[in-house]
Amino acid sequence: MWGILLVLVSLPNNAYTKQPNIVVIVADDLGYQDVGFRGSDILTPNIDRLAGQGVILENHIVSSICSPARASLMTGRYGIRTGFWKGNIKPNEEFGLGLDETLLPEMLKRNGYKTHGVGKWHLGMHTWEHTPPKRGFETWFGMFLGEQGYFSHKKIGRTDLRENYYDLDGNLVDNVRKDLKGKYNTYLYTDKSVELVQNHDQTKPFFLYLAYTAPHIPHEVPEEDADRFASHILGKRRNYAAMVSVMDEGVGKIADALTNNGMMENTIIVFTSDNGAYYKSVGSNYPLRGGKSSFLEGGVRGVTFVHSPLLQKSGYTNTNLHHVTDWYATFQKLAGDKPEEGSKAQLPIDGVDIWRSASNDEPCRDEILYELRDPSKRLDSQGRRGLKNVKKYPVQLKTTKMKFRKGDSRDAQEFFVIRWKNWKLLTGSGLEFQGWSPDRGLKEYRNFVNYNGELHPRSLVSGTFLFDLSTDIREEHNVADTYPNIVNSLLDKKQGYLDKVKVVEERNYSNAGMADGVWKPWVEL
Ligand SMILES: [Ca+2]
Repeated sequence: MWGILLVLVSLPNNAYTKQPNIVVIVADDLGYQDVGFRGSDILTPNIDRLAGQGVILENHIVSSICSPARASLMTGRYGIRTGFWKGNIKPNEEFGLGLDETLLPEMLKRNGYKTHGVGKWHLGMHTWEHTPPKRGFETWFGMFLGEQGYFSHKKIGRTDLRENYYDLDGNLVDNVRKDLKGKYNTYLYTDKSVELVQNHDQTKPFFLYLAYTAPHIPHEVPEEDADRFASHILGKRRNYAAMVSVMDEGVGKIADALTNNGMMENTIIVFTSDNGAYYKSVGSNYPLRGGKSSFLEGGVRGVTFVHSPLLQKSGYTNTNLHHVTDWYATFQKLAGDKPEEGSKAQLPIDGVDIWRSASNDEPCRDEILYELRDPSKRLDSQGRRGLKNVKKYPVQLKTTKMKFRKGDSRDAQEFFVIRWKNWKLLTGSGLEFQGWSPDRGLKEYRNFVNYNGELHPRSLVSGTFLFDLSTDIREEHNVADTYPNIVNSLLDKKQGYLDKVKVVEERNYSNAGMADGVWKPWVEL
């Protein structure tokens, strides 16, 4: 009997002798509800089909904004460890994922994978060493920053689109693709991805990281696509909907390419959003509360599914708790990685291998740190002071105008947001609270109401909030007073996380990276 048990227990290590192909597709600022499988009016037949054949990960937590979600995906580590707990990287900021980090493509490359990156980076570009080809991507086609014109490929008037800008000898040959101006970037990213699949040498495992910018602002889409996909949707939401549908069509083309050249049988596709739809955008996180930049569920719960013929169980919605950090650990296992053989020391990983959880519906983790902010760990000038610093430079970076309650400031943000099983605790000061998206993003999206029935605009609040997500997915009822023991047991976990926080140092902001009509690294290491 013990022999049989041992065989069963050892199965996960030996179940797949062949390393799987891995395709990770990220959507940008996609609303929780804005796919067909969640009842949206937006057309996403390809995503729906792949999700339907695969496993929908209902409880997959990402981050509230772009850079931190990507940093966690790339490293398997919480933002507190990488310094991305501070938030996004600004275009002229000298900050990036630490060079001591081993990124996902780097890890897969050392295990024999051909590694390709397409789309949005947003993890640092002040030195060439921080950019994708130096972080494990053998080929790269995409942009360094967080957003750009979809046809111009420009941010603040400068082009940000490159392809394979190192030659085979490792010499920099800065290949800026200004020639692609006018071509819609979602199409460009799809076409490049299909080409990479078609040209793949199948004696090696394949890794593609495709980070679409859709449907992030600006809401630009070819007019014929707005007609083709979204003629049933009116108002500002029409372009957003069409952007999602063009991306969906791309996802379908990539899946077809994988099938047509015989790779699909041994491929794992993970699709996820990086954060929820923006609060005042036309996307919808219904029925969840809040959106982008908030740690309420509407901000952080992903549109996530995994598709693979390798899944033991498929065609179901999985409600186990998962976090964006988990993919690194999962792929490490599936690739047969031996971190001790890497050229860098493997830094501590917060993610867990969720393959059996997704594939066999086995529970895997009970706890997720959503975020921890402590001003004492910041030696820089963040928040309002940080924005003032940016204004010193000749180009005015767009900032969001927010109406906070008197006395509120991001300078004072000191909060801890944690999930344990069905419980979610938000505690501290400067917590960003928002209202609810309406169903299908109807035009009354500005009319947010709180649980007292009052208008509830975006605001920073202080206090202790405990929500039971098993009965209150909309985070309407604060039960902190009812369950003080739960609150205290979750608060007890704070110090352990606090001890792991990477201090964010003061750093420079410079416009030297945008000198020649092109965004370009400006710091020599
Ligand atoms: Ca985003």
